[in-house]
Amino acid sequence: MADKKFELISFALCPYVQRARAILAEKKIEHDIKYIDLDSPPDWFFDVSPLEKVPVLLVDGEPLFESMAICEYLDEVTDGSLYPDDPFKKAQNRAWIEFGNTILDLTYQLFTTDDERKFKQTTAILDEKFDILEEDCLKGTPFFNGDKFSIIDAVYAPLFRFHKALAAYHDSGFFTDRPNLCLWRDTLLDYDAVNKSVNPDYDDEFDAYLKGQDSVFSSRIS
Ligand SMILES: N[C@@H](CCC(=O)N[C@@H](CS)C(=O)NCC(=O)O)C(=O)O
Repeated sequence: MADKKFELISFALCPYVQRARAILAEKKIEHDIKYIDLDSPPDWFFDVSPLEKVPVLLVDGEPLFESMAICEYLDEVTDGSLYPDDPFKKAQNRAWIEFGNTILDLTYQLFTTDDERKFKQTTAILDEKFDILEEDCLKGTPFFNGDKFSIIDAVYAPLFRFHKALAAYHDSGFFTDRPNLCLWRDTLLDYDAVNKSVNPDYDDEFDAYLKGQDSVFSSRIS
């Protein structure tokens, strides 16, 4: 691992990039970051990203795409595992990661849709998902698996970051009377590797992005 050169192809606000950056920070892996404009990607990007998405990790120039493939690879080539050792618990982590992907998609819809009906529907579905996390999944521990950071924490941290920014304008109630969820969110948003997964000007940049949307959410805040 030590002799490999890592370069992460990124977009500053991307939650999937944040996952990879959190693992790079947690495992203290030296790397470079290259930002691209997703609205106008350079020609070389299409050669390294078959789905035309970030993140892409270049390992000695060889591309690896998809955030979970990147996170798991980085975890495997470094000491210690950020997954539980027990195969069933590990599989459960993966299943709840998929659940997190659904919450991330819904969250994106929440602040981008320009359809009032869809906005309300999405709010209701998100509330159900957070309720499932609170009632059926979380155990009242600081991190998902107890008192140590895992890959699944790197997946949920960016969505908590989104909701922190949204809640500054509108309290959806997603975190009301949900102590397990709040403890997990607060632990992650205070965690060093998570904070290192975004640039110092992230909050301002996301705020500008949010206000620049032609969406139901943005029309309510500006
Ligand atoms: N499943 C992908 C999703 C990555 C993704 O959606 N990235 C967005 C930026 S946050 C992207 O590159 N979008 C460009 C596009 O869809 O054209 C992963 O986990 O890496």
